[in-house]
Amino acid sequence: MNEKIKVLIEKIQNAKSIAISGHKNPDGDSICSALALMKIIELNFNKTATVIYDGNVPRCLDNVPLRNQACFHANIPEDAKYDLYILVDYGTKSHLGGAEKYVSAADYIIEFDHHFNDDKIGCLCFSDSNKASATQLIYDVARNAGFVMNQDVIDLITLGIITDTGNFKFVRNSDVLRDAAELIDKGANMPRLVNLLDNQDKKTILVESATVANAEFFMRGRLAVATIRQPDYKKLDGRGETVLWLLGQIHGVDFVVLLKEQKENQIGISIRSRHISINHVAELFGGGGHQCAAGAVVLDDLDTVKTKIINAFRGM
Ligand SMILES: [Mn+2]
Repeated sequence: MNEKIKVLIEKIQNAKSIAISGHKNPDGDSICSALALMKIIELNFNKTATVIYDGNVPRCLDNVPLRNQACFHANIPEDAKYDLYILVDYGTKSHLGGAEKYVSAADYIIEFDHHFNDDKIGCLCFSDSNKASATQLIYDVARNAGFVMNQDVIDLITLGIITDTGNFKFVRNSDVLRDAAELIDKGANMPRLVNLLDNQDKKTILVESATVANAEFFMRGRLAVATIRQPDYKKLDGRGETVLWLLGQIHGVDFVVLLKEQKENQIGISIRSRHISINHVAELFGGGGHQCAAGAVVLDDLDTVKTKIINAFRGM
């Protein structure tokens, strides 16, 4: 067992209180990483860890195991203090949202992340940007440490892989498939897990399909830009994955941008690319992410952000 895992075990053993968070507005990998780790800690250390999130958990994740054990940050006592804070799939400190104050107050921070980040806040970091999901990092450590994993843990780890690879569409290396194969051998039922994610509200799908219908195309059809205004934003579930997915299927479209007016003068940007790296575009707007999937939040009006982002793609 390597030194880092020994430190992890010692920190969990000695902690009197443990909390776990991922990024704000958690996606499947973020919430499943947190819940998997919570269960691993319970099974192997007989301790209760509190999973804290900010923003909205997408409706499509309602049926993931242990979902009801994730606590909204505003329901946590203001003065709560945790000896050990574990961050999973968080990206950067600015993505922690309402959990940040509890993270800052913690004595020791451990992180599991597959986002590229050169400003890590963990004292002990399990990071690898080649991993397809943060749950894969947790699985690696749990396997090496010999931790007991029950069916919920196996399912949560698999769900993190399924969601972050877009049902295996974005697999970049064989190692994720080896993990998936092993998880199937341990009881993960792929069709059942994929099906439990098909759980959207009708109003969400209707808004998403209308957003696709109103998309605009630039750069001779290589760039698709969809916008969603504030009243409809409330009907969106998570990041508008269906919009990104549908526009990305159009012949000749290399880049998809979805602009979401979250509040007046606050625009969420999601960018997807077929094969050309676009995370530098997200970085121009103060965000980041992965090579072909990135995003940012900008404080400006929708039309200004739209003009700026179209310009950022010129020449690509
Ligand atoms: Mn992730």
